[in-house]
Amino acid sequence: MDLSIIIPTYNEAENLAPMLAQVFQVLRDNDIRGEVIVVDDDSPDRTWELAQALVVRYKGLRVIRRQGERGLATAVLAGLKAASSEKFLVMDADLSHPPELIPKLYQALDKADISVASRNVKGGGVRGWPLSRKAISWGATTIAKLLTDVKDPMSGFFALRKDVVDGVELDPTGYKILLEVLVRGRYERVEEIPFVFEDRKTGTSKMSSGIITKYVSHAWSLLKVARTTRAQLARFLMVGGLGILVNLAVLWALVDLASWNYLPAAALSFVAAVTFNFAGNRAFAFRDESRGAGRVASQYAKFFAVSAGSLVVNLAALFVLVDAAHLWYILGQVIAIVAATACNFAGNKLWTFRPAPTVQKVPSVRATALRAMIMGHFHGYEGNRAR
Ligand SMILES: Nc1nc2c(ncn2[C@@H]2O[C@H](COP(=O)(O)OP(=O)(O)OP(=O)(O)O)[C@@H](O)[C@H]2O)c(=O)[nH]1
Ligand SMILES: [Mg+2]
Repeated sequence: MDLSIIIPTYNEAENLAPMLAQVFQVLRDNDIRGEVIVVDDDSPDRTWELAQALVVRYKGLRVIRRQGERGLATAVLAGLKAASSEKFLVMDADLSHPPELIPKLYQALDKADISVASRNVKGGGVRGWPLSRKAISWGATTIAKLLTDVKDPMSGFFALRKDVVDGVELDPTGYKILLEVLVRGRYERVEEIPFVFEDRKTGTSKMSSGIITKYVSHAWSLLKVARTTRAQLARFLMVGGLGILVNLAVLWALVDLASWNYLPAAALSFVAAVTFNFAGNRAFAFRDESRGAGRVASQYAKFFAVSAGSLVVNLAALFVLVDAAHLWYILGQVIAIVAATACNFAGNKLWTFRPAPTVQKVPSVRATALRAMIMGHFHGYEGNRAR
C-alpha cells in the first residue's frame, strides 16, 4: 500500500459518489496503490450508508462510522490511526479539493515530510468566496503565521509521512488539524503546491461563528508550544508585560506598606521582576527543560547580565536620541525601550537559553577512518593495522 487517503464527511451524501469516483480514477491513472478511508460522524443524511454501499465497487475503500462523536479534527485523527500505509493524505469530501492534485502531493513526499496544497503560493487561490469569508481566513492565517512558516497552514488538503505524527500527541479539540501537525509534529521539510480552492457546489457548510472562537482557543494553545522565533518573541513579550506589573507591585508594597525609600525599593523591585521574568521565560517563552541546579544558576546569572545589559542599552539609546538627535524624550524612550527589548530577547535566546548541546552523535565511519589515518600519521603507523 502506497498511500492512505482520509476523507472526513458530515452530510456529504450528494458529493461522496462523484468525489470517490474521481479519487479512485486518479489513483488508477497514476499507478498509486491507495486506500481511501471515509470517516463519517453518523451523518443524518446517511453518508456512511452510501459509503458502505460503495465498498463493493471500490476495492480499497474503507468506512469508519463514528457514533456519539462529532468533530473534524478527531475524525481525521481516527482516520490516521486506522491508516495502514506509511504515507497519509487528508482531503475534504465536498469537491473543494481537486483530486488531480493527489499525485503531486504524494510524490512531494519523496523529498518532503509534509506536502500542502496551498492557496497562498504563486498559482494558488480561492474562487467563489465572499469577502467576509476571505477576511476571516486572512485573520486566521495571520494568527497562524506566529506559529509556523508555512504559507497556508489552514489548508485541509495535505499529505504527510507517518513518522511526522507517530508517537506525537495531537490535540483533537483543534479544528485545523494541519496547523496542529505543523506545530507539534516532527519534520524538517514542507513543500507547498499551489491550488485553487473551489467553493463547495452542494451540501451545507459546517462553518459557524463557534468555529472562530474554537480556532482562537486552539491557536492560543498552540502558541504556548510553537517553536518559531515569532512565537517565542510573543511569549517573551507577555512575560515581560507581567514582569512590569511585578516590578510595580513590589515597588508599591515596599514604599507604601514597608515605608522604604523609593530608590532602594526600586532596586529590589528590579531584582524581583528579573527573577520573575527569568522563571517565566525559562518555563514559558523558551520552554527550556534542562535540569540541574548548576545549569539553572548559570542561566539565572546570564539572564541577570542580559537584563542589566539591556538597561544600559536603554539608557545609552535614550541619551543619544535626546542629546544628539534632539528627539522628544518620551519618543526617545519608546524607541530606546524597543531597542533594549530586542537586545534582551536576542541575548536570552542566543545565550541564556541556547539549547544545551545534544548527546554527541555516533561518529560516521568516514570520520572515524579519517581520524585513524591522521592519528596513524602522527604516530608513525597506519591506522590500527600496525598495532
Ligand atoms: N467526520 C466529520 N467530518 C466533518 C465534520 N465537519 C466537517 N466535516 C467534513 O470536513 C470537510 C470540510 O468541512 P467543510 O464544511 O467543507 O468546511 P470548509 O471547507 O471550511 O467550509 P465549506 O466548504 O464552506 O463548508 C468536509 O468533507 C466535511 O464533510 C465533522 O464534525 N465530522
Ligand atoms: Mg469545504
